[in-house]
Amino acid sequence: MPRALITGVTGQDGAYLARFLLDKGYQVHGMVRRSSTENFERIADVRDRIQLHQADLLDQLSLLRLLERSEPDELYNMAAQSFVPTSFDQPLLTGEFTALGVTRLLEAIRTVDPKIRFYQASSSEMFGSVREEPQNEQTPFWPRSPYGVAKVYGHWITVNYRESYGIFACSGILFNHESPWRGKEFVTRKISDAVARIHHGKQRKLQLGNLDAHRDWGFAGDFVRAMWQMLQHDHPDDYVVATGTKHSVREFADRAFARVGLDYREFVELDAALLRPADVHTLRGDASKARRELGWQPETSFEQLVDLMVDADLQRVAAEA
Ligand code: NDP
Ligand code: GDR
Repeated sequence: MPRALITGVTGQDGAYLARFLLDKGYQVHGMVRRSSTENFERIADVRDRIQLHQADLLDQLSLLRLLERSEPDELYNMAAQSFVPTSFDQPLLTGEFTALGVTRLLEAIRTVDPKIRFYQASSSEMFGSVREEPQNEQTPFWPRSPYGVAKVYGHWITVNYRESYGIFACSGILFNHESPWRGKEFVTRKISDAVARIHHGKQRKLQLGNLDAHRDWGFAGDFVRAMWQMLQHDHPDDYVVATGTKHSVREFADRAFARVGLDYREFVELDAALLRPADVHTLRGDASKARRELGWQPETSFEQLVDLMVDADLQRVAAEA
């Protein structure tokens, strides 16, 4: 039975990846950090099938012990401070988690078992102020937030440990991917949640920031498959994972409100406090390398994604009521 260790197993991607690997017959281990209250909602129904271990990206010794105890064949590093606005308020902490945390894990691999295959969750935020469109593995990085800068570090240290020590280390440059398990502060989920609450009379307005930002949005369930495919390949490499189409925040809101027969213009208000010191205005990825070498392609369209997120929130808010 192959063994996988997932850091960030309580997050959106960790929860999808854990189910994907369980279905593939893996023994799944998850790293969780200590908290005064448990935060296992996204893995509640598979909790009994995952072995959880306490450790923290800030604590090198805890990572060494984690690898000794879980003895993974594959390590997926999903853990990070992943919210871009927070990275402007907490740039140092973001650097510790999202950048140096990657080196701590790679050092733990080098010390405990250099044969462990490593997946790093890199991000389209590294392209930031884009140099070309669409963005591929050769496109230069120009990050626009402390988060993006930290991810650039995480990307290059992954490449460096592959080249320096021969570790099977891959960096997946994933474009935005969403789901009903997306955190509610991210714009897609903020919108789908608001649509459901407005529909059920629990909220009146929705404050948003930059409505003209464009993103290449895909479905998280499709994207975790690409992570696994990278670690099954015959050599380690870096891959862009994206749908190849982009839409604006406005278009997302338009379709989401239309799902319940409403016009977003009657509910959405601009809140200047939600504008970022520097924003990423447009992103669109070219995943042809992943398609060619891994056989990966997305299965969920933008329209299906919006609908499934709104429908899930409608169901949840109705159940709460
Ligand atoms: P989430 O924010 O949903 O999850 C982040 C996870 O990291 C949580 O489980 C969190 O634990 C954990 N974590 C944070 N800090 C620490 C720490 N110091 N020690 C241990 N665990 C920690 O992110 P996503 O699931 O959306 O994303 C997964 C990864 O992919 C992240 O690295 C993100 O930056 C990256 N990424 C995401 C994209 C997306 O569109 N979703 C696109 C490209 C990259 P807790 O529950 O305790 O807070
Ligand atoms: P992003 O996602 O920054 O791309 O990072 P987010 O959903 O936060 O923002 C996308 C775009 O929407 C605009 N926007 C708003 N964003 C939020 N959060 N809230 C609002 O009210 C709002 N109004 C407009 C933003 O300005 C931005 O342009 C996500 C994270 O998952 C990262 O961890 C990951 O690396 C990248 O996606 C790829």
